[in-house]
Amino acid sequence: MKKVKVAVLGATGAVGEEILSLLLERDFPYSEIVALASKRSAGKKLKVKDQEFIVQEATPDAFEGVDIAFFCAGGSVSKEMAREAVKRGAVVIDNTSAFRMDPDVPLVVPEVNPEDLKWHSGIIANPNCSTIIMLVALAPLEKHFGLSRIIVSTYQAVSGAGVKGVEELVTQVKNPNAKAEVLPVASLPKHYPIAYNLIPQIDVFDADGYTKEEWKMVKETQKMLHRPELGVTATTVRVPVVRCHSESIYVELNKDFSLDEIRDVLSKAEGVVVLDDPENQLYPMPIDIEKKDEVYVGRIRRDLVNERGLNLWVVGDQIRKGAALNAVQIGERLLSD
Ligand code: NAP
Ligand code: 3JN
Repeated sequence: MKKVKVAVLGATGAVGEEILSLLLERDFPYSEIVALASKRSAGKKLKVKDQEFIVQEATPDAFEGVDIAFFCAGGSVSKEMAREAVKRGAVVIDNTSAFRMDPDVPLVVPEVNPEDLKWHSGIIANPNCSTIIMLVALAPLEKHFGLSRIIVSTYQAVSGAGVKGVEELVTQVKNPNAKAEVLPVASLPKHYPIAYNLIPQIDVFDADGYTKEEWKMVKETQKMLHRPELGVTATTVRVPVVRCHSESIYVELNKDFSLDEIRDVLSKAEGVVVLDDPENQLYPMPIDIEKKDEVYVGRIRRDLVNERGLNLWVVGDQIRKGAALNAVQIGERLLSD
């Protein structure tokens, strides 16, 4: 396979560092990897799996000669820099929300809608982490039974708020009186402790009393499943967990099903592991799923009233499959196609 020059923009962050690590561990066919971040980090040394990277400032010219650029430095940086990278010949795989709902940009999870990779024109968007984790589990059900309704509540780890989110939890666990400065949203004036607490707000509030994170789950799901009419409703909650997002998902299916059929479809699905053994108290928990590539599904049970209603408990490492791994898998697909 042809070797390519790769850039990671946001290399000093939680997602960027995971991308660097995956590029090394998955034998991604790179000739060179350029680590980019803001001016603040220029010159900083990053050690990932025995390899040292010297961080460079992200400027348009830093993308000269780059074939694939992974962007994970936030939406405003993507808006400023993605087209500059494409102009210089790179394909941008963007982890931010900057282009997700742009009708000219495909939004892709390889296990869900790989066909959409064919029509990109330089930028491919990676969905929000909570959407990715949900859809890896639900796409096989959509394919075999059809989905008519999704109701989801998330339990999202603090690393979803980046390196600073993790620091805040660790500090408050040691000292519950430490001042809250990051969560729920760093840029808003009001902050709440996350240690020994839950915060039912992820990102800022948007229309109809839903937060932006909740709207992302609705709109991105409809786009990727090519079902703009699909009924999706979400409640997203920050919990004092370092890594891995969990989701309690209720779906209504279009066809009758048996629980054995559901287990069979999910166990055969790419990227899904079924861990569902109530007798032995086996179900997915964030602490066990850290650094795992797959999305884990447990607590599979039928609704007590609606015959076609199904409850699932889904856990995935949101920095890995929810962001970095999904982006790297998109890169791998582009190269193998
Ligand atoms: P993070 O830990 O806060 O890291 C942010 C990165 O962006 C750092 O490398 C930072 O570099 C860089 N950056 C910030 N401003 C920049 C600028 N003006 N120019 C160039 N680089 C700049 O955040 P994260 O958790 O890795 O998330 C990064 C993005 O990934 C998010 O904004 C989101 O869009 C997406 N995402 C995150 C998650 C998650 O679970 N964390 C999941 C899905 C998607 P410096 O060190 O120089 O400041
Ligand atoms: O909070 C989480 O658990 C996930 C956070 C994702 C995130 C954080 C800041 C900006 C995103 C995202 O991926 O949707 C963005 C963004 O790009 O809008």
